[in-house]
Amino acid sequence: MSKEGDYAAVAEAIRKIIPKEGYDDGSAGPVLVRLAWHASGTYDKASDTGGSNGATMRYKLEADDGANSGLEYARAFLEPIKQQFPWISYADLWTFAGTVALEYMGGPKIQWKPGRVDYADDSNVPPNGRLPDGAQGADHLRHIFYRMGFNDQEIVALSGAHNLGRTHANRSGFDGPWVPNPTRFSNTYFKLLLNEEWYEGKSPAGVRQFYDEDKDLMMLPTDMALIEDPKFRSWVEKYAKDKDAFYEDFAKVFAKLLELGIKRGPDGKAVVNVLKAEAKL
Ligand code: ZEM
Repeated sequence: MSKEGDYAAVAEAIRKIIPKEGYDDGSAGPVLVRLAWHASGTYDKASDTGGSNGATMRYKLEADDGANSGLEYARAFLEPIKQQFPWISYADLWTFAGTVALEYMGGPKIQWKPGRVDYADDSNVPPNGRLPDGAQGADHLRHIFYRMGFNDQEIVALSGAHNLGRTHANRSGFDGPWVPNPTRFSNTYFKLLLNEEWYEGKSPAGVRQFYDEDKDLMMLPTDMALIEDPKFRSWVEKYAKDKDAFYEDFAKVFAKLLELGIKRGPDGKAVVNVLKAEAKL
C-alpha cells in the first residue's frame, strides 16, 4: 500500500501503463499528454474560469466537446491508477500523468505541483469551444491562446507537442502523425515544418490538411500557420536549430499551462474556480 502523497509511486504506476500493445504506436503516452493539455486549456484569464482544477472533463458537457474526442481512452487508461491511489484527485492525476508521459518519451522534466480538487458536480464546467480548432489559422491561434494568457513564443513552444502522437480520422477527422517517431519527444516537428514540402490535400474523412510527398506525415492548417506568420516563424526557426532552447521553453510553458487558474489555499488545496454568469467563450 502506498502512502498518501507518494507521487513517486504514482509516477511508477503510470510509467507501467504507457507501453500499450495494439493501441496506436504502441504507446498511451501521447494521448495522456493531450489529456493534460485539454484539461488545462479551457482556461479563460478574463473571467478566471476553466483550467485543470475540478477535473470537469469527467462531466458529459465537457467530455462531449468535439475537441475532446478520443480523450475517453486517456481517462480510461488512468482509471486503474485512480483505483490504486484513491487519495489523488483526478485533476492532479490527469495533469501529473501528462508530465510523467512526456518525460517517459524523452521530454524535459516538468515542474508539477499537486493540490487540484475534483468538483462535486458540473456547475462549474467551462463552455464548449474554448480549445483550438486545427482547421483554422494564425488569428484563431492568437485568439485562443492569448485568452489563456500565452504570447507568440509560448504558442510556438507549446505546439512542439505535435512531435508526439497522431491525428485520427474517427476522432478529429484529420489523419496521420506529424513525425516518423511519434513516441519520442524531440524538435523534429519544427525541422519538418521548415524543411519538408507540404502539399494541401484531404484526409479520408474529407478534412483539409497538409501532407509530405510520401503522404506518411501530416500537418494541420494551424501547424502551417506557424511558418506562414512571420512572428511565429521566427520561433519555429529558433526551435528547429536549438533543441535545448526548445526543451527549456517547453518545460516552462507546459508547467504554466497545467497551473492556469489554480490558486491554492493555506492547506495546499486549490480553491474552486466559480463559473460566473458572464463567463463566455
Ligand atoms: Zn494538439 N491536436 N493541438 N496539442 N495534440 C491533436 C493531437 C495532439 C491542436 C489540434 O487541433 C490537435 C496542442 C495544440 C494544438 C497534442 C498535444 C498538444 C489532434 C488530433 C488535433 C486535431 C486529435 C485526434 O484526432 O486524435 C491544435 C489546433 C492546437 C493549437 C496549437 C498543445 C498545446 C499540446 C500539448 C502541449 C498531442 C500529444 C496529440 C496527439 C494525441 C494522440 O492521441 O496521439
